[in-house]
Amino acid sequence: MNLEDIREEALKDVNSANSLQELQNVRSKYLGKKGLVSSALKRIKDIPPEERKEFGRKVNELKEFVEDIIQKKEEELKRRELEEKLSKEWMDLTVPVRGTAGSLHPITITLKRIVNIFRGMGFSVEEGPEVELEEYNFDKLNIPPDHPARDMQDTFYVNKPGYLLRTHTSPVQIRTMLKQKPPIQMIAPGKVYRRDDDPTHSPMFHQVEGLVVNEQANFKHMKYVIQEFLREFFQTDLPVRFRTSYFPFTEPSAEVDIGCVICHQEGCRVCKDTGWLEVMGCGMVHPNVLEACGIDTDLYQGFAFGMGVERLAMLLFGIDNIKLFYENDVRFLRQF
Ligand code: 2NL
Repeated sequence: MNLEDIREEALKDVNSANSLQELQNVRSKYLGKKGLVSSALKRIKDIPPEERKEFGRKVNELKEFVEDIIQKKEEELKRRELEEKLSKEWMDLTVPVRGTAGSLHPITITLKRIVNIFRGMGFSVEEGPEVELEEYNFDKLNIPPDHPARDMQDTFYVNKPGYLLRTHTSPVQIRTMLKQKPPIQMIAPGKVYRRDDDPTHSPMFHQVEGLVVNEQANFKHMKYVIQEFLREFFQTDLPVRFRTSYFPFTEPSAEVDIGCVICHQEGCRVCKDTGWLEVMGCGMVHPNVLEACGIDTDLYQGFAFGMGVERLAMLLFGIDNIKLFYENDVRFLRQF
């Protein structure tokens, strides 16, 4: 086949290719190892020496020409494929729906579950502002002025001096103690903010904290309340253990572990082969905190606890990536 014929046929083949696969076949036919252009190049040794230079130039020109039209066609086919995809896969999120549509967000489901369990135990539910006084978020919680949690790196400060985005829901308990005399038995669910953003942290997440203040509150009461809560939350008689820990606002303090609900303590990725998962923090309210809220520590004592809702939701539903909660992908949300 002479070069002119190859050129004409290539042009025809490329023009009639209607998919990327067909275009790939055309590419092999001309530019592949045994393709027409490559074979033409190999014929160079049969050409009389005085015509070789000219022939070589023409074959190379042909090669460039074929590569060029294939590339242009490829771009066109890809563009067409994308347009087709876009016209077929769009979705109008503003269309009103008939009948039942939508469902509760998994975080809402988990929050309601937590709140209902504590309501059943006689706790009241209190709320407070997300833009909070630094005094309620840190000072009254016995968090010293130089504590790292106060750092600009960890906390979102707002333009008004003395205010910040609350980093935990504890200021709601502070507000409750300031306005109400014991006995107090309350929980504070809500959004909190920290300057964290990586695969396991989000700058906004949800917390539920609890507080009990009365004349006889003690560590044993606290253990019982937490154990009962976890039993109801996970609907099984889970192993629970308390590990000593430290928080500025409680003394003594503990972290609460449950037997891994994923592997039942056989060892897995989620519990890092320890068989245990940390799910809460707790402790006896530090006397400095009670006194900062005008509560007489000769008469009253208290215990408090705090838990991350995202973490509990991930364990409850077996979700392994916190970011799924905030993407609002209907394929994820529809499952709840
Ligand atoms: C955690 C730890 C905790 C508290 C929160 C608290 C609140 C007041 C006084 C004393 Cl007003 N304590 N809250 C106590 C211990 C632990 O949370 O790991 N949360 C996710």
